[in-house]
Amino acid sequence: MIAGSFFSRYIVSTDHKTVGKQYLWAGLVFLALGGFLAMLLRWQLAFPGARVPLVGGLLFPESGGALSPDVYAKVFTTHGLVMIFFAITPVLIGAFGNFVVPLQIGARDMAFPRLNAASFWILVASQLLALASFLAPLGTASAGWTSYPPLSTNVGTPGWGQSVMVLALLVNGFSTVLGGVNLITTVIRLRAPGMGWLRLPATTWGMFLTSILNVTFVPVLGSAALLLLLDRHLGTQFFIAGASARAGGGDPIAYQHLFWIFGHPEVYILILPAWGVVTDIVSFFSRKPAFAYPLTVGAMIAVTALSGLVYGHHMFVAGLGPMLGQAFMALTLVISIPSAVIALNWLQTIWRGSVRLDSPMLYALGVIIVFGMGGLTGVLLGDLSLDVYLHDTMFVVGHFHLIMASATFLASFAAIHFWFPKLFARRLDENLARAHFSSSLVLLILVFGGQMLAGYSGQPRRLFDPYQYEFLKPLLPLNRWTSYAAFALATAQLLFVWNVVRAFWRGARETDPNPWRVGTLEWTCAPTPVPVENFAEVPQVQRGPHAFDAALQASLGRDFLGQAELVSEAKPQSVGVK
Ligand code: HEM
Ligand SMILES: [Cu+2]
Repeated sequence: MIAGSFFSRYIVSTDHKTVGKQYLWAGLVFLALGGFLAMLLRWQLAFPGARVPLVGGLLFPESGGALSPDVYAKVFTTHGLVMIFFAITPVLIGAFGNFVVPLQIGARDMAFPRLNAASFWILVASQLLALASFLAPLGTASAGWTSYPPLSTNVGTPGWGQSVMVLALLVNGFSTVLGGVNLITTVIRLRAPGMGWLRLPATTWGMFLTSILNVTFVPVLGSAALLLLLDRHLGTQFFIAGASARAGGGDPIAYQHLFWIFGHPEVYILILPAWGVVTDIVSFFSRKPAFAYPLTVGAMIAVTALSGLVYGHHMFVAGLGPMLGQAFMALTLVISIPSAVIALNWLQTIWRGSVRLDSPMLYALGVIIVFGMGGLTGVLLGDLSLDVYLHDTMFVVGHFHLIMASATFLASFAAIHFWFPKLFARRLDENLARAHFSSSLVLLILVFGGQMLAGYSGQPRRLFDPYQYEFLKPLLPLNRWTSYAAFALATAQLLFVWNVVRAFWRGARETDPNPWRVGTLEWTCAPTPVPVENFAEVPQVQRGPHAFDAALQASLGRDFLGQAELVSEAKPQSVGVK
């Protein structure tokens, strides 16, 4: 019976909270895998051709324990794919979209609970396919995370490893789209009475807009993946041209368009949930309403709407007409305006707030710092003439890691630390969290700042051994230090692992349903641990998510109101169901 109940509680459960936790663990495991692959890359850039310590002999026996050029290509390809599709997306959107959104809107579950569980298991299937590709005789995918043809065709990358990885992306896309449809329906249909659109917490807004982008643009990637598979296996020629084509063939550039029509929105898919989480946390821990909240929400909607119109900035050097290039440049500069509005609103929220530097707030402040750095360097890359020089250099790699790796990574940790008491009814240790945060922030900036410097000095990306070129030889010390910072960054993650292990093993039980003293429904209307169906009765929402007012202190002895609390019935002690 024990096994049976474990099976029904954790494996086939349709409870959105369990599904959220499943996404969390599945994503964290792949985050570790992606991080390991990153360490291999940094090893090669620091000590080109040297035997990889500890694991080299086991993993690369045929090249004496060192990476070969071919293996380097496989490692950066799978590192990028694993991180984006199999790690960060499941953690940020899968875990927190699932766990938090129904609670924040006052719903008992997602709109389609079975579909929700199915989405998770389809994700697992795609993760297993990705792992299976490593077993292929010619090895796994090696055409870059972009899988551009002709590199990704049978001619560029023979063997079934590349095919299985593309198939994994297709299956992963199904999971994402089904999850997105579910979340959109949930937010539209299952909001508790009184939960108007501007009363939605920013986290829910972020997840909602991201889901709209997912269901709109992931199918574009899916169709590109499908056509690529047909080219590889059924002899079609959608993307095949030149010598390997029969009778004219197709056009590899068409693939680039399809990929980036998806690929640029993907950046916003990853950052919108992060923006939402940061908007809420910055307000909560400054004890002030989010500054100009409707404007922040409007800016997030504007970014969502514009995100499909700027993708050409990834193709400035692919032979776009100059007029088209300029149009994409202008649109790229336009989309940076709402992003800047959101960041300025955060600063206004913090300004003169009664700031509490608990760990979720620290991670959120970290997001603002790295997002600021990544955003500003993005404006440089959006400039057509500068991009001609910087394109395909390590500058691009440093830039996008500041956003896609650093900002999403720190936002994930802000979310983990903020919701951990609700998720697991346990407390994480604040000192360990502070140590993890501060080391991670400094090291992230050193690693990706180092990559940007190398790129600015002319080092191309995806290069096995840059020092074969005379003009790049002086960059070896810079790359070594960048790698040392990366190894330290990986080591610093043990602080987090230890913190989680410690919390389950001998951490304090969290009995307070509202330890952060905030007003959103998950903290004020649901007990900890949250039961199946979440709420004893459906909350009647009275106000917005950030109802802080120092004046309340005198009458009520606390500075906030719950979203569903009636002022006439408010009691001095903190709200939160016991
Ligand atoms: C943990 C710290 C990380 C380090 C040290 C790191 C380092 C690197 C390095 C050295 C490269 C290859 C550069 C080259 O030779 O072209 C790379 C590529 C890449 N990384 Fe990371 N990375 C990290 C985390 C992440 C995360 C969290 C994501 C995504 C959310 C990510 C996404 C990518 C992508 C998309 C590529 C491009 C792969 C390609 O060129 O096809 N990385 N990373
Ligand atoms: Cu873009």
